[in-house]
Amino acid sequence: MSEAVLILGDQLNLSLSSLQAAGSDAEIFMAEVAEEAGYVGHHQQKIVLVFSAMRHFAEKLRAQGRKVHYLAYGEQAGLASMDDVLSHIADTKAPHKIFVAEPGEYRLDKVLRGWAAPAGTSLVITPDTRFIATHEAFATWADGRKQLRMEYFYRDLRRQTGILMQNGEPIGGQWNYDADNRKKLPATHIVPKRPRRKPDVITKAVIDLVTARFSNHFGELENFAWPVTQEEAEADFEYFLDNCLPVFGDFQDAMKSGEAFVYHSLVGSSLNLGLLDPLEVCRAAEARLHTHQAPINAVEGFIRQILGWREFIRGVYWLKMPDYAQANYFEANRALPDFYYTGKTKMACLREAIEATREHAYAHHIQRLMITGNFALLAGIAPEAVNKWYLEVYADAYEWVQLPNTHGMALFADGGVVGSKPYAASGAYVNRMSDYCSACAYKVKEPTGDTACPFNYLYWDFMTRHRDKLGSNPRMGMVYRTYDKMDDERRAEIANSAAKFLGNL
Ligand code: FAD
Ligand code: DLZ
Repeated sequence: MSEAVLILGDQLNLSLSSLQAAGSDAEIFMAEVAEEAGYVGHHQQKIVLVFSAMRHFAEKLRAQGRKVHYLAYGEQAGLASMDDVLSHIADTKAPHKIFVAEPGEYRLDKVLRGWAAPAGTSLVITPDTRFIATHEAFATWADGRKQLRMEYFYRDLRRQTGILMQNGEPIGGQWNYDADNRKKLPATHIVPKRPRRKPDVITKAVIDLVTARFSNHFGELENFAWPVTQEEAEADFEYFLDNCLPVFGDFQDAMKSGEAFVYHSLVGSSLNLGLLDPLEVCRAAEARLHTHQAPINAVEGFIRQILGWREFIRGVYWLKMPDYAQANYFEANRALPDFYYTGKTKMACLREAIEATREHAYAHHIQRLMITGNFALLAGIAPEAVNKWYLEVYADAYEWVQLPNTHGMALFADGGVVGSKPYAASGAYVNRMSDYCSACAYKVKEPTGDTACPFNYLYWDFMTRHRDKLGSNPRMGMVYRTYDKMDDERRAEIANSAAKFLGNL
């Protein structure tokens, strides 16, 4: 055999660059390995998702006449990591070349590039073409800029792709409809239930495997419903376009008890596995604007997440790694409270977000950012522990997207690479965007004391603790002016309430 292709678990697309680069008779290898399944304690649903999607993709390749060697979990002794798999391919097939598309994560990229290929075999790493912007394009855009801001990168990509553009101008006359994405769900509003998919034979076999081998990992398997093939991912996305996109814009930031998904697309896991193509997803959403099936605040709001945030975040990751992972701007060092795994907390908002995470390996963006993220920021939890948690608990979690979101957006641990100021909020924000506070043991209207919403005093305590780092930020001026107007008694109450709460964490 002269050529082989190694396909990684999140590269499940027929147009993958490694498949394109190799000859059509190259034999294909896919492997379920302990190191990938265990480098963090992935949610059980994520392991089921990745293994089942890999197994389905292998069947798809076989149906196309390709020869696929699929090394299922535990089937082949001694194949614990991806470099073991490369050595196995070299030992058993002695190919002239092994093609692999660049991995999404720096960690694995290092492993692959560090593999000692035996004489006669070379490893060819082909570019990751599953994104709209290349590493080079992002680096060129970032070069010489004092600050990297998603909005300007997004505008450039709008211009380059022509998405939501007309005669060189943004459709609707505005680049960004963020201000029209912040409605609370009315109390009487009923969010339609998503159709559930039952696991097929392949998924059932993986569920049995994960139950037997990974039951110590976080999360429940009962609600597993993630799409595991391109066809399923497309069908779910169609459902979103028909039933959710029209109101996605209005309720993008809204949270509601018992509603894990609200009107979000749930396309993250499929995009990140390669089952959906980001540009096609954006174009399909744009088409709904042109056919008057969805308004501009919804379509732009959705496209901004993928063309804007997803591409920007991935650009930051590859531009800034490996140092980025070590940043800890606020020198936060508190341990992650157990309730992040158990859900046992009196704070209703945290309980809702963590329960959704446990049941579905999902929480939507505002829950991740403004509930679990906000708490970790205000309480000063060590970024390393927070990053580990976010990488473990979501079906769509891969370090290239999780790290800048956690480190940058939620924790401001990068000191302002991703955002211009911390996304810190008191209980008033949670109350404005959700119905959580009405079912909470704490009182959102109380600023301090044992029964007050902890977000209220933790917010001000955080601002006080980090005045040296945030005081000169022009976007924080109003916050500190408000603090300065408080009398000493109020300030002491804030400090005492925060110290007591954090001491008991
Ligand atoms: P929707 O809200 O319907 O948005 C559509 C798509 O836009 C998403 O699927 C995603 O591909 C993209 N998108 C939206 N926001 C972002 C963003 N900030 N960064 C990158 N892409 C974005 N996203 C992940 O894919 N994997 C992660 O591990 C991840 N970790 C996160 C951790 C934190 C602390 C925060 C604040 C955000 C994180 N996000 C992550 C971003 C975002 O929360 C998820 O992409 C989104 O919630 C997935 O749900 P959805 O598919 O229903 O997205
Ligand atoms: C996430 C994951 C898991 C759980 N297991 C595997 C695996 O066994 N084999 C594999 O090829 N890929 C797996 N993956 C996806 C990889 O971790 C992913 O390719 C890297 O994190 C790079 O994004």
